[in-house]
Amino acid sequence: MAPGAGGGDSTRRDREGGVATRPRQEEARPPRFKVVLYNDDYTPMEFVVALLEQVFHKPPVEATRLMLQIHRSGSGVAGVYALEVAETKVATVHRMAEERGYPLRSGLEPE
Ligand code: TYC
Repeated sequence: MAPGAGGGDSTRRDREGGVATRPRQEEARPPRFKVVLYNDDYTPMEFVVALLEQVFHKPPVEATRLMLQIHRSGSGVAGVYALEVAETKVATVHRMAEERGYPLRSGLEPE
């Protein structure tokens, strides 16, 4: 079809009325959230590595690399999940750390 001829082009259809809208598929995609872990001076490195393995299913080498990246930079992304899953991960991190008296913190960020 010639450019500007009109039919069947989703970009044109999606902008009808001068308002940019998203294609149907993108609207259906649920928002996702990063689970961020923050560095502190007291939580043992081995505990953070074990937590990254057990809660975030990181392989041991990756868990160690990520823990060191958080230790050096101040924070890091442990995983990206749908909202309810991300909230549960954060709650699990805080519960596990609290049980051992460690101050480890984590939080959510929109992807
Ligand atoms: N900084 C901690 C230590 O030296 C280790 C640590 C890494 C703590 C990552 C928290 O999210 C964290 N023992």
